[in-house]
Amino acid sequence: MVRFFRRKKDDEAAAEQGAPAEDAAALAEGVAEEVQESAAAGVATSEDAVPELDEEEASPVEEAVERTRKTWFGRIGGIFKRGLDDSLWEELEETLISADTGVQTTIRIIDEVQTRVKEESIREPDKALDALKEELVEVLDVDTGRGKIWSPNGDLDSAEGMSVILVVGVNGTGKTTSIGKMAHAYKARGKKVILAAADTFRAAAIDQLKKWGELAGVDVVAHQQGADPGAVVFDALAAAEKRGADVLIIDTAGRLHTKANLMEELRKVDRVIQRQVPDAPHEVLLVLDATSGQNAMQQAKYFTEAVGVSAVLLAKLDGTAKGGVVFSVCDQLGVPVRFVGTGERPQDLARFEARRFVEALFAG
Ligand SMILES: Nc1nc2c(ncn2[C@@H]2O[C@H](COP(=O)(O)OP(=O)(O)OP(=O)(O)O)[C@@H](O)[C@H]2O)c(=O)[nH]1
Ligand SMILES: [Mg+2]
Repeated sequence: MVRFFRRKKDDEAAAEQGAPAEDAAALAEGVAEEVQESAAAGVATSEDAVPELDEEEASPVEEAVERTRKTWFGRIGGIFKRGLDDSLWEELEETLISADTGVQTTIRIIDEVQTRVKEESIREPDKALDALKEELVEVLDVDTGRGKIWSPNGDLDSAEGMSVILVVGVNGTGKTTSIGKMAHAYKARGKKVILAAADTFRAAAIDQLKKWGELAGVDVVAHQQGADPGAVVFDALAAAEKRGADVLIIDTAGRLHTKANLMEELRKVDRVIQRQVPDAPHEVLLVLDATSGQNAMQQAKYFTEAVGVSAVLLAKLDGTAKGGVVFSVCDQLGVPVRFVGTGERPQDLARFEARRFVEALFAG
């Protein structure tokens, strides 16, 4: 497992290294090395990534943000208690930035709170803290009008007909695992789910999705390794329509030889979907790894440009003290966070609720 995480970290480093467009060659080099390594180590580790299904309770958001709360946000209450002076705002700024809230977002939040404190002549630290919490909730409360397939409780109830969810993100962020968890959740709510294995780059990726499909008891449409992802999606859409599926979730590759190839492939998949189902994809869900903090932001911009991300699923929130990244995701990308990953088990997926999340950060 340690090795697996280290491999993923290297991937992320490679992806970051190649982040600017002109560095595509550097990214290609990093990826080529990684591919060789994964040929030796990737298959077993990917299969390891599919856990057993047990009946235990899901890990709640409160538990998942424990590190972020203990390390950073838990301090903020204490800072406010010392009084509303300049040092408060400085320390608040430092703390938010350290929690990976991002410089721009942090400054915007503090400006807003300071303005409110001034305009409403707030003197009590408690009231100023409440203003901060309200501002934080507001940052998270993004409604783009897109991805309108979720009911208020995060279920797919409000959707009419089949919902197509295209899942994108850099390799190792948690796409396949999160798709497995979503499949599990919707199946448990009586939805008919079909998964499409459009990450045809590695055989292990197809097997991993098939395992999650088995675990959740849902069908997986897959071709061979190296097949055209567009063809997989075409077949999956046809199968989903024929079988009367409520939701089709499409897994995609997180790595190709170059970033340009990856984005082109995603655009092609997107076109295939749109040609077959005119109002689809109903959601383009970008999976970000919370442990990569601000690095996730640059990745997000590429996917946004290529396929127009409509929402984010923030995986691995349980493994980081940098949960502040949620605020910069919503603020900088202008898209909502739909779900958070709270662990590695099938039930470890939580619907994201802005207020509950902010309360959890300050609890205790
Ligand atoms: N702790 C924790 N681990 C997670 C979570 N989500 C995914 N993981 C782990 O992250 C690792 C990578 O997950 P994958 O689902 O294979 O990632 P991917 O984005 O599909 O990766 P590629 O197929 O290589 O692009 C696995 O070990 C997962 O168990 C989460 O919410 N919490
Ligand atoms: Mg995957």
